[in-house]
Amino acid sequence: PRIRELFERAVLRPSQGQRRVATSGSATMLDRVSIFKGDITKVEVDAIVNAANRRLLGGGGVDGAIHRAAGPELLEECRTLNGCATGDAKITKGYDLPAGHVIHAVGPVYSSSKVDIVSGQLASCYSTSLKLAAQRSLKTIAFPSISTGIYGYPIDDATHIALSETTKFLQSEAGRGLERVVFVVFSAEDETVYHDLLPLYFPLP
Ligand code: AR6
Repeated sequence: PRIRELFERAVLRPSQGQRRVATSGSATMLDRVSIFKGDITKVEVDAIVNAANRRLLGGGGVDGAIHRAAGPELLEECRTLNGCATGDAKITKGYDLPAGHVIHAVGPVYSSSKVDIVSGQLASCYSTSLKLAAQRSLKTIAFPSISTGIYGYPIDDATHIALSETTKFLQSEAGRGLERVVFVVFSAEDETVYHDLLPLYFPLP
């Protein structure tokens, strides 16, 4: 789906009376984020983020889907990257994907006894990915819910981190050029969590 379409399906439930429509010349923070339920490999943005592992050589979940849709050239480029530390991210081209780039972020494996460490690593996945996109002058980026699948991070906690890092970055000088951040959710449950938490970080003006 193109950005326009993503935007139209975007943000907050109309029933809450909080749906905002962009009005020219008065862009708010809320005009810069969307929630999209579906397959991230179909999303036409400047960069999609991959929930990768440290080897950066593909895997299951969204990582497998992205490699399948991008084609074998993505794996070839990934082989040149020499892996990636947990909490860090590296960028490649998008190859056969509709997205121009893939930002491979390595989320932590969740551990309830190491919440301080894993929450910092997950936050760093978001901030580093946003920074990489901004450094390349990319304008639109889509995130899956990093670490909340195979890596077991509780969706509520992970969503707080995703939204908090994103609002911080969009308000910073470095984030000025980023026009839209799309949160791609894969299940109705995850969609509800994002809808419920979004207003905490992107309040109406
Ligand atoms: N589009 C959007 N979201 C998706 C898609 C898709 N096509 N497919 C799955 N999801 P996961 P992790 C959601 O397990 O927890 C891999 O093997 C999924 O429902 O993909 O960070 C890597 O190589 C969930 O909400 O990533 C690593 O080894 C979210 O994407 C490991 O899994 C993330 O789930 C990373 O685990």
